[in-house]
Amino acid sequence: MFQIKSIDLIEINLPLVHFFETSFARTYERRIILVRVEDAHGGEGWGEVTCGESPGYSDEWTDSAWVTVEKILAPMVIGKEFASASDVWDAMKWARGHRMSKAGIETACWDLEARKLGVPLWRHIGGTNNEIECGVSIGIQDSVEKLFQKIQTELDAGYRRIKIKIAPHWDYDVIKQVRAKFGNILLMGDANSAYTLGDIDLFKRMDEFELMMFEQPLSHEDMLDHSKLQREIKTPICLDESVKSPEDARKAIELKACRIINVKLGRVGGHAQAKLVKEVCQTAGIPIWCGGMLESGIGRAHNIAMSTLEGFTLPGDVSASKRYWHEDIIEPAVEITESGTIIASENPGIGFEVQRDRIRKLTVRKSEVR
Ligand code: OSB
Ligand code: MG
Repeated sequence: MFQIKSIDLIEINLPLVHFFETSFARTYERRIILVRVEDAHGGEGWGEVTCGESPGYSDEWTDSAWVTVEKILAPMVIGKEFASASDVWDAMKWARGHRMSKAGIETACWDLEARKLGVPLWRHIGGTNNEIECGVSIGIQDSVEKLFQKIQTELDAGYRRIKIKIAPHWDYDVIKQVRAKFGNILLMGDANSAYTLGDIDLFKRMDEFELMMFEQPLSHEDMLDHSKLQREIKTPICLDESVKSPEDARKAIELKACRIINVKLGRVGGHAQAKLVKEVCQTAGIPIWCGGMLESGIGRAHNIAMSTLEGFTLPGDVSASKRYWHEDIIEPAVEITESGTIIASENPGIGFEVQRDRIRKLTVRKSEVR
C-alpha cells in the first residue's frame, strides 16, 4: 500500500561512448527522462522513460513524453492510494497509447514498492532466474572492418549472441562477410522496419545465413505482411515495434506473424504489462527476450529485473554500462560475467545506488509535479 505524493521529471543528456546507428537514425547523445516517485512517508522509486530523441522508432519521443508525463499521466496517479504497484497501470488506462511514458511512472512505482518491502525488484515482480544471458546490439558502422572489430570485442567479452542492425545498404553482403569471418556464432539481424514485402526474395536468399531471427523487417505497425513473409522464409521473424501490448502479442501469434517476440519494458507499458505479454507468449510456446533502448543504468536495472522472469529464454539486449557510457548514473555500473551473464542484485528495489550528484550535473531540466 502506498500513496504517491510527488513525481519528479528529470531530463539528463548523456553522450554515448560510440554513436548508435539504426535503419532510421544515428544517435550520438541520449536525452533521457528519469522519473522519481515519492510517497507520503518519504519512500522513493526510480524509473526511466525509454523513448528516443525523435519519433523514428515509435511515436513517443523525449519532448512529447515530457509533457505527457507532466500534464496528463502524473496527475492521474498523484494522491491516489495504491494497494499494489500492479494497479498503477489501470490508473493511467484512460489515456491512450504513450506506453513508454506510462512505463516511466509505473516502473518507478514498482521500485518504490520493492524498496518499502526491502526486497529486490526482480524477486518482487516474480522473477526466478537470478542469472540472465546477455547479447549485444551492434549498430550500422562506417565500414565492415569496423563491424568486425566490434563483434570481436563483444565475443571476447563473453557475450552470447550478436545482433547487427541491417538496412537496405547494409544487409546481404555484410552478413555474408560476418558469417565467413566468425562462423556459426549466434547471429541475428534487426531491420527496424526498413523493408517491404517487395523484398521477399532478398529475405529468401538471406535464409542461407541461418540467422537466429530477423527482427522487425517490415512496417512498425504491421502484422499481416509479416505473416506473409514468415510463410515464405525459414528464418524466424521476431517482432519488436509491432507488439505494444499483450493483445498485440496474442494477435501476432494467432496470425503467425512471428515465431519470437522481443519484449521491451517501455514499449509495452511497464512491468505489469510485460508480465502479461510474457504469459501470452509462454502459453503459446513463443520464446521471448528482453530488448533495449540504450537505457541509462536506471532503465537497465529494470530490464535486468524483467529478464529474470521465467519465459525469457533467449539472450537479451541487456549489456554492460561501459558499452554505452563513460560513467553510468548508478553504482556499481552494470557488468557481465566472463560467461556473458548478469547476476541480479540482492539489494532492495532496482538493486543499484542512484548517483544523485552525477544526475544533478547532467540535468538540463526538471519538473516537480505534486
Ligand atoms: O530496435 O532494438 C531496437 C536501440 C534503440 C532503438 C531501437 C532498438 C535499439 C537497439 C539497442 O537495438 C539495444 C540496446 O543495446 O539497448
Ligand atoms: Mg529492434
